[in-house]
Amino acid sequence: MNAELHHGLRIDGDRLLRRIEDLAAIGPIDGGGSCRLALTDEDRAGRDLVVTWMRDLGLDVTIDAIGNVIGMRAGRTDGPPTMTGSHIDTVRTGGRYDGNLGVLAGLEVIETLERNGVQTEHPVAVGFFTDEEGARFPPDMLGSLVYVGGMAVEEALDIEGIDGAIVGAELDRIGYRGTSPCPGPSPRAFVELHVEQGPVLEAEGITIGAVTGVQGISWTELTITGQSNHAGTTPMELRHDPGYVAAAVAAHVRDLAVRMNAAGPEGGDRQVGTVGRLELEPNLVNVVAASASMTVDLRNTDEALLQEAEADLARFVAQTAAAEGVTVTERTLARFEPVTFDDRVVDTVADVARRLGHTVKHMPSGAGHDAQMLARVCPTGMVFVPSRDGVSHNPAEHTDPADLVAGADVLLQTMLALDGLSLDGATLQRAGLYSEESDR
Ligand code: HGY
Ligand code: MN
Ligand code: MN
Repeated sequence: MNAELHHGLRIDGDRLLRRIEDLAAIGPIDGGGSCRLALTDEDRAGRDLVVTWMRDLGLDVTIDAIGNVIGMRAGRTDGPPTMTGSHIDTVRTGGRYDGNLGVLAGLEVIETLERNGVQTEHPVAVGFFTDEEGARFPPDMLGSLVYVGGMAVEEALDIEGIDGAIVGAELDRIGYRGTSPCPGPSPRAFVELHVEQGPVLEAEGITIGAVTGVQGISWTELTITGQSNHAGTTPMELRHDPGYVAAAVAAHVRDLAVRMNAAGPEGGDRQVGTVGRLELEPNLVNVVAASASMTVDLRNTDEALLQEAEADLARFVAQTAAAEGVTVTERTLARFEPVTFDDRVVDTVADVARRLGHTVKHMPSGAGHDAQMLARVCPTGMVFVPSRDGVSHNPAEHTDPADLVAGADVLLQTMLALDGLSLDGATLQRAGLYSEESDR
């Protein structure tokens, strides 16, 4: 891919960094992060702020039936936009860049075009999708999944959260159940800027990740029911202890991932496994638990290996539950196969980054992203920038300002390069090279 650059055009880094701070100040938590769980009052406040910025920029703002918000700027021609975006909902212990960077950099890209009088061939759009995190309402990427037709909006509106709230009622309560229909119109291309949330770029001293795809995700909720009893008087052989089974499953999830990675090619497909939520009832020091509720998050870039991990877990749960005399019900909270992004977009990201003088690495994403849903309906790619110590889903999440700005400039030039490409056919011919004169 030989992407021409729109010479001299750069985003306004101070404006971007200021907006990141302004958004981070909504739902602030100790350590400098934010808590804006999907469809809470904090999420509403964050949404209101970004929508205000979109409208101040003169964008045509639409809100759809699951609360996805898209701001569009007209191009020379009508038709589907070149789109960017991400999410502004956070986990409970969120950092200030996860999702927010992609939305605010997209806004910055459009403001840069506007302020420099650059008119694109196609419309450009920036959006934020509802409930990307899935931490309150599973699955993750809920809004973008509905946007691309992966789940009926009626089903999504009925989803109950971990706190008993219902998606549709919460959308009504915060005033973001929009009128635009789902599925939404497919963009002509989608590219998302995101912090890596892992250690690779920093460890290798590389500034830009040209993301090749997203690993598969499997979320399962286990509800384990046994017999509550006295912690002191109940002989060990008479117990039916959900707390013990939950702990054994959590240990097995770790052992399973370590064993699979040891058996695989060095540095090959990496299996990961996490027990992120574990609740005992009645959760008291001197009571053998009546029940345990837990989640298991398994991921792998290889679908066959991910299925192998799921089957191994299911066998272990069944054996352990039978031996302990407890019952287990399983509920799938999310299940997405690995996704490979479109080479044309991936190579454009890499080429643009090199032309801007940055080091680049092709790499898969360990985290889920809205882009993995948009990849179902249009040529899609992602831009990564480094995360300090690889930390994310943690208030200590940090990316150096220079890297944030570099990522946004790569996003700007990638969107301009994609604007000039004919993406529908197999052959890629340029619709027009960008130079100062011809675009004003
Ligand atoms: O779970 C994920 O990977 C994403 O942060 N929603
Ligand atoms: Mn994210
Ligand atoms: Mn996240």
